[in-house]
Amino acid sequence: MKIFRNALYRRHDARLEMYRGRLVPCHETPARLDHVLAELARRPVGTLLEPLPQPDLGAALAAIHAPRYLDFLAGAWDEWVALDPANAQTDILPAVWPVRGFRADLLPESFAARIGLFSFDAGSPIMAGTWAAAREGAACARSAALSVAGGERAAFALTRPPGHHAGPDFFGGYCFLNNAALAAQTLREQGAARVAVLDVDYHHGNGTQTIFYGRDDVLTVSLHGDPRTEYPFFLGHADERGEGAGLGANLNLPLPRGTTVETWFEALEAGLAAVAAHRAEALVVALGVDTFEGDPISGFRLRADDYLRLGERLARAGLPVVLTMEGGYAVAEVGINVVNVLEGFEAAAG
Ligand code: B3N
Ligand code: ZN
Repeated sequence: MKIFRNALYRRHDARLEMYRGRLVPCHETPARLDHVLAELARRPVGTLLEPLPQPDLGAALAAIHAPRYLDFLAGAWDEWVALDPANAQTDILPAVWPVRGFRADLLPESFAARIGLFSFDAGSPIMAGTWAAAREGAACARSAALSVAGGERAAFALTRPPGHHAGPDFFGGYCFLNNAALAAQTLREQGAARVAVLDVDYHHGNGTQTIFYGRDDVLTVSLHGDPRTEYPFFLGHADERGEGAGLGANLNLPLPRGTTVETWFEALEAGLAAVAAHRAEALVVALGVDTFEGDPISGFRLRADDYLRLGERLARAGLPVVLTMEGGYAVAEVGINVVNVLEGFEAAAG
């Protein structure tokens, strides 16, 4: 398997996120990828590669994200520091949002207003290297998709920050650019008539769902903690099935906190059945390992061996596969669990 590694992943290393009225240390840290790379050094289940040169990455991103959102993200840090040089010592967090009834069509002059317009939580700080790290991660996801479109059976975008919460014009949930959506869009542009995104992270892939909600060429499937109690709360319910041309091309499989491994794998079967019914020609897997029993912010119970089984089952779906790295915060085990998925896949893919 080709593994496109984001060499700039350390540049996004924010300090604090808002949780229950306090600023707490960020869960989404560079150490997560350190552990994956260390485990890959022990178990080399693939070839580590730099992303392909991509002069057209900006245009590719503009196919899934709004240009004014991309412009904001690209310039946010410089703008923040220009407001006050002392800001260079502080990460950026939003504190005001345009909820129902407010104007979201106007682009405010105020920086504080624009960061609220383009976000949905106060847990996803932006710092000096956020854009560089996220953009390079997108290059990895696109490289993985181009590689699979070129005939590779599978490729992995090994990157952080993650992507599946990032929508057409908003960031949140530690995500800024939607790597899984970019991979799916790239596969479509490279000739796959129908693509499916299967999101196995603990949290609903609200960004990916929103990007493709009105389309029937990209099926989005997510199995996740029930949004009645679990983040991101406001999307991810079973009755969200797509709209317009996309009606029927979104499947949410919410599961209660505490769901057992057996029930989780039953939901995975339902998700894969939908992928098969869609007659997808390629599959993107948004791979979060925060379904692990020891994850500090999640509530499912998968164990390390279950990730081998997940990889095997994904391979047996028989499709070309792009995997993108999403959540997982039991830092020491993230490497083992991610590499188990890749090893299981390679073993079953033969
Ligand atoms: O859910 C949390 C959260 C839970 C527990 C915490 N502790 C124990 C300090 C802290 C935070 N925060 C909401 C933001 C969750 C973002 C999830 C990102 C993700 O993995 N998406 O797939
Ligand atoms: Zn997650």
